[in-house]
Amino acid sequence: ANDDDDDTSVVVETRTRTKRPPLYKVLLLNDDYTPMEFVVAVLERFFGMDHAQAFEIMLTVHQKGLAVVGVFSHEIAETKVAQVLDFARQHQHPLQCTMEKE
Ligand code: TYC
Repeated sequence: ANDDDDDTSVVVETRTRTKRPPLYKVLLLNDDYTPMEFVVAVLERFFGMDHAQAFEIMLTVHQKGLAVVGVFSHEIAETKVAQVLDFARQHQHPLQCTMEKE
């Protein structure tokens, strides 16, 4: 009997690469019309900043044209952007907010 050709065992080693989900920066954009105090209120309401922090970031956006206001998962970033745009529209301010992959 020939038992030489029945060993079909193969060891395959697989390496598990655990990828972190990508993060997204939420950016606030400057404009000439949205009141400074409205922007401060947005940063307090939707980004959990205290008044001093919010005022500082608002001034950065005003002076530099834009600033990162937070870094989140895709879903949270989308929600933040939608909340800011809805709130701005409700108050008829042209405030713009967007997200970009980090
Ligand atoms: N530039 C606006 C003003 O002078 C203030 C402002 C700041 C608007 C930040 C938008 O994201 C913004 N009233």
